[in-house]
Order: sequence, then structure tokens, then C-alpha cells
Amino acid sequence: MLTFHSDKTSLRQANTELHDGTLVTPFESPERVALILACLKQAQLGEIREPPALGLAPVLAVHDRGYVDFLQSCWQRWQAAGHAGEAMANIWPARTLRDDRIPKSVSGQLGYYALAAETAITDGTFEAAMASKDVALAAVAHTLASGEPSFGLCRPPGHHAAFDQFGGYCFFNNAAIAAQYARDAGKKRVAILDVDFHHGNGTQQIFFDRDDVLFVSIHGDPAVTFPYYLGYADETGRGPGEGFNVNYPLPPGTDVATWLATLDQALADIQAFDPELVVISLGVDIFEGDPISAFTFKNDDFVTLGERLATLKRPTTFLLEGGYAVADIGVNVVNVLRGFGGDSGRA
Ligand code: 6XA
Ligand code: ZN
Repeated sequence: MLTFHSDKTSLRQANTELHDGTLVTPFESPERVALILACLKQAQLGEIREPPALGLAPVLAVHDRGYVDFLQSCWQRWQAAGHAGEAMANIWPARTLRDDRIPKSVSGQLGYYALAAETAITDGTFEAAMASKDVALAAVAHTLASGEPSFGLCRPPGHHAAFDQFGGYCFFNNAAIAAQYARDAGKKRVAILDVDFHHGNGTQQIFFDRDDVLFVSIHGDPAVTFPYYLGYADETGRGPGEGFNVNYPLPPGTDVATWLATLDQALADIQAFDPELVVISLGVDIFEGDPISAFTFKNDDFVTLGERLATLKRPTTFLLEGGYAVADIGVNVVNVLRGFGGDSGRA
């Protein structure tokens, strides 16, 4: 299977993440991509290609212009304001405040455009996000042109990024940008299946009113897991989008058999939609050893996941989302791709 990768994704080098009340080295690290790359090469899974730079037009097809401008200028403005650390939100237009006026200061805008506090903006963040969406676009373009599956080694991830909000380590919604690109290339129906441990709130929000992009997600129950405020089963879409958003929240600790039975339902939803393209938001943080997640996949279960996804028999693009158990991240990704490709060997 062809992989797309850009060295520029390593330009995101944040030092701080607010985690459990302390500032820690971010779980979402450049090392993740390096380790997956090494494993892909060792497994000889196929060619690894650089994506072309496609600019902002495909981003602006799903994100707000003001939001994109903010991401582009934030770090420079934060430094110009004389702040010592990395750019982080610490005030939001929360439930009792106004959200219909965008403040002028970078601190106020950070809260306006942030949906969570763990994700700092730093030098290189915007450039890495641009590279990440270019990886996604090249992967989907390859699948559209050839019908062959592809893997986009996206970093930073994307599925928490909404129309005009970042958070959960995400800035541009790579899966949404790829799906919209396929729509603009003439594909009538695109399905996004999100198997990351965390609900893809951003992807859901971007397509919630639409019937041309089906969003199906299996994830930790938002009543007790991040992102907490979206991802319930009763969020089924709105207006013309009614019925085209499907959430399968599962309790932390859910066993693999239950997870796979849920996947079978998700796959039936996708087949009923008859998509011309499937985008998989591939988070491997469903692994039992993941430091910030709570599902129970073992290394070999990722092969089974790949095999089940292949039963769809649809043109498919895989895009990396989460996964932080770095010692196993390469094996787990390779196992999905091998399973999908029909090679049942375990990495
Ligand atoms: C922050 C949790 C961020 C989750 C990131 C992720 N406390 N999303 O893996 O899929
Ligand atoms: Zn995740």
C-alpha cells in the first residue's frame, strides 16, 4: 500500500501539554511518525511518497477563513505580546458568556478558537498542519485516481478540529478536508469511519447538516471520556443530514469482541450508504497500552480490524489520528494496513 509522508509534519515541536493539572511533554510527538515510518519500511509495505503542497483552498472548503488566519498568525502575535510560554487558551466564551464577538487580543482569540486547553500553539505548528493536510490530500487523490488504498501519515491529527476550532492536538481536520476534496472531484457519497478512541467531534460538526458525507464513529463514551461534550448516540444529524451521523459510544474497558461487533454494525451502516470512497480516521489509541485511552486492543487485533475493513470492498484512504503507546504504534498501524491488504502476517 502506498504511504504519503512529509518531513514537515515534524515542524510541530510543542514542549507543553496541560495534562492532569501539570504541564507535560506532549503525548502527540514527532517521534510517533518516525516510529511508524520505520515499521512501514521494515515491513516493506510499499512505496513512501512526499505530497505536493496544495495551499489553503482545500482547507477553506471546510474551515472558517478567520480561524485559518488566526492559526497562521497566532504564534507571531503571542510572541509580539511578550508572553513567555507557548500559546494556550485560559478563558473561553463558556456557557454564560457571549460568543458572538471575537475579541481583538491574541489571548481572547485563543479562547474563542480553542475547544480544549491541552493543545499549545508554537512555532512551526501552522506549517506542520499544512503538511499534514497535504499528506491527507495526496493520499485521497491517489485512491481516487487509482482505486487503490492509501495511507496518509498525518501529523498533527485532525478529527477534533471543527469549522472554526482547534483542540485535542488537532488544527485542520484532515479527514474532512480529504472527504470534501473527493466530493469536489465528483464523488457523490463519501463515508468517514472514525475508529480512534476519542470521538471525532470536529468531523461530526463539519458534516452534521449534510447527506453527502456519512460520519460513523466508534469511541469512548463522552459521558466519561474526552471530548466530553459531543459523541452521544442521539446525535444523528440535522435537517438534510438527519440519519447521516452515527455514533457508537462504548464504555471504557470495552472488550475487543464487543468493539468488533460494533464495527460490524458500523460497516453495515456504511454499506447501506453505498459510498464511492471510504476515509478511515485511523486512531490506534484503542490499544490496551495507550497512556490516555481505555479500550483493550492487542497488537494482533489490529490485523483483524484491517481484515474487517477490507470486507467493505470500497476505495479506501487511511489517515492517521491518535495513538500514543509509542513502542507499539508502528506495529499497530502496520497490522491494520497488512490486514486490509490481505496479508495476514502479524508485524
Ligand atoms: C486531551 C486528550 C486529547 C485526545 C487526543 C486524541 N486530554 N484524539 O487522541 O483522538
Ligand atoms: Zn484519540
